[in-house]
Amino acid sequence: MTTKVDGAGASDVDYLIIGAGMCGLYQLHQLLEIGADVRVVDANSGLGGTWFKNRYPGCRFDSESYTYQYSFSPELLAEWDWQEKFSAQPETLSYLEHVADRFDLRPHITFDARVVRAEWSEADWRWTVSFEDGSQIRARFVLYAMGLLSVPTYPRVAGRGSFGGLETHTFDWPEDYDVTGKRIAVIGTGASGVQVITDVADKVSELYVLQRDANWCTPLGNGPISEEEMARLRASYDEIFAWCRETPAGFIHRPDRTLSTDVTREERLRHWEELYNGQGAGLYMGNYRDTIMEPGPNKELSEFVAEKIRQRVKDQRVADLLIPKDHGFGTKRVAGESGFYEAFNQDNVELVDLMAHPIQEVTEAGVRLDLGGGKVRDLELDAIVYATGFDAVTGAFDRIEIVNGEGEHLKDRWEDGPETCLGVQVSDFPNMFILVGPQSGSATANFPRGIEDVVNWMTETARHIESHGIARFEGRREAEVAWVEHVREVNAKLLLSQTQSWFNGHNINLDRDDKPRVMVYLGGAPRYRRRLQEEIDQEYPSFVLTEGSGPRQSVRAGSAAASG
Ligand code: NA7
Repeated sequence: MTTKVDGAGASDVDYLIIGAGMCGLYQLHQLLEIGADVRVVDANSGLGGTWFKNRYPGCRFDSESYTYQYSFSPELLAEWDWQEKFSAQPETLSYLEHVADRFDLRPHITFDARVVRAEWSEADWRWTVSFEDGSQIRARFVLYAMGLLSVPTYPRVAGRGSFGGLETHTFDWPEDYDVTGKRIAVIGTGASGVQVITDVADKVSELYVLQRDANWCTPLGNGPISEEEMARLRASYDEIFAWCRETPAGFIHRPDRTLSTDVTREERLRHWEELYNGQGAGLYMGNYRDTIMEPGPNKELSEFVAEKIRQRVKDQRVADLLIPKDHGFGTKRVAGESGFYEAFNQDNVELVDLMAHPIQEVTEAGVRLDLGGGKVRDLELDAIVYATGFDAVTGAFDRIEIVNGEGEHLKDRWEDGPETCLGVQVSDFPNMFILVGPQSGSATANFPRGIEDVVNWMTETARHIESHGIARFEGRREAEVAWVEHVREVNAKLLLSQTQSWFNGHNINLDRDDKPRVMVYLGGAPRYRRRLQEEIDQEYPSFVLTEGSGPRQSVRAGSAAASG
């Protein structure tokens, strides 16, 4: 429903996008296509977001390469050849750079521009966005595309920062650092830790893997893509993208409607064997539906994978430590691996159980472990690598002072957990759109597939804004309450919502006392896409849209700025 007002307030740009990663780049392209006045800003010195920052050895994605690309341009699809089934970071970054050059996006991006504050003015319905260097941009609409995992977290251990060698988070890995012959400790065995550990294990002289809890991993099945295979894939792109559109997470793997209990145990095990030895996240995402919903089937599947670990790791004490005890298979994100377990069979690799021997402190020479009873063990090191994860989903928002017209800070609003209107807006924060953030069905999908949904919605919405002369676009509080409730209900059906991971807001993951929060939407990308489309079809019933160019004349005319 729309209210009409007039008036004007100066702005430097109509649409300001924060973040030049995969999402921000695509949004920029789409807004340029509809002739919008748009600018992108990014804190980094180059484009690519996640793929610009994460340069640690072994960094790659766990999505099949040919599904992890934009689908909007047939020409782009025709000219880009993927080298590996699961592309490594340098290739993905080159792809994004190619996209930026091909579509001439760079002139619209300002780098080295870290946003520190964004304040809404009720006087003229503009956002004033302030940067670290003191400069400002005024914008009609601000679109946040800052990534889900762009604020790294570190353990709160004594002495951190005092180490004499390289002390780095995987996210900040110095690209020119050569690990050959070095003594390295990696803290954390999530998806990033698993990759870096596997990659450096046979290059370093000593590798200490400092593990708190184990995580489930399955073989990635990576390998080169031959020219013939690339041609076959390219000829099937339409079907591949159409298929991904209908899977919950936008992957080529789709949960089987069959229940594990519908088949014999022999049949189940045969199927699991095939999935385990297959490609990508098949065992995790393409399995019998009940394995991620029901504790019984999940337990049986977990035991199947645990047995694989026992077979691959020679020392059974180590194997046992690498088998997760606190969560079942697939109830946290499963990491794809390429020889992770075999690394522990090497003499130069040692698994340190932090549950038994916690870090007492980081010293100038390395890490001191507490062995109990007053005893310590010093690991002398050349590098300490924190693969300890991120202040996920909301971390990037918390770093910016986002202030609405009432002087309320978004960080305070979200203190007990984020609340969003369909994952794209926050009530009382008009003209602020979230492209990647909490409770969005797009954010946790295979990223390019998911972001295409939200960017396409945003582009359609911008078209509506421009063609209807909308000055103010704001999520309704009642729609927000309903959406959070819906997300909570849908998520509760999956075992994934019951574990301690960044999916559930244990995102400071250090003290383990974080409250569970409704961070991500697990209802699946197709359902989310349909829900967003409903808004377009029904002229945005969950939002209040106000026509005009600002509040001034509306005040003169005495009309309400935003009625229903
Ligand atoms: P994750 O998946 O959050 O993993 C972080 C790892 O770090 C995990 O093993 C944690 O153990 C460990 N961790 C965290 N804090 C500590 C402390 N204080 N001490 C010891 N160990 C700690 O981050 P990743 O970067 O691996 O992956 C993030 C996403 O990137 C992933 O989901 C993919 O989508 C790509 P815990 O299990 O909490 O005991």
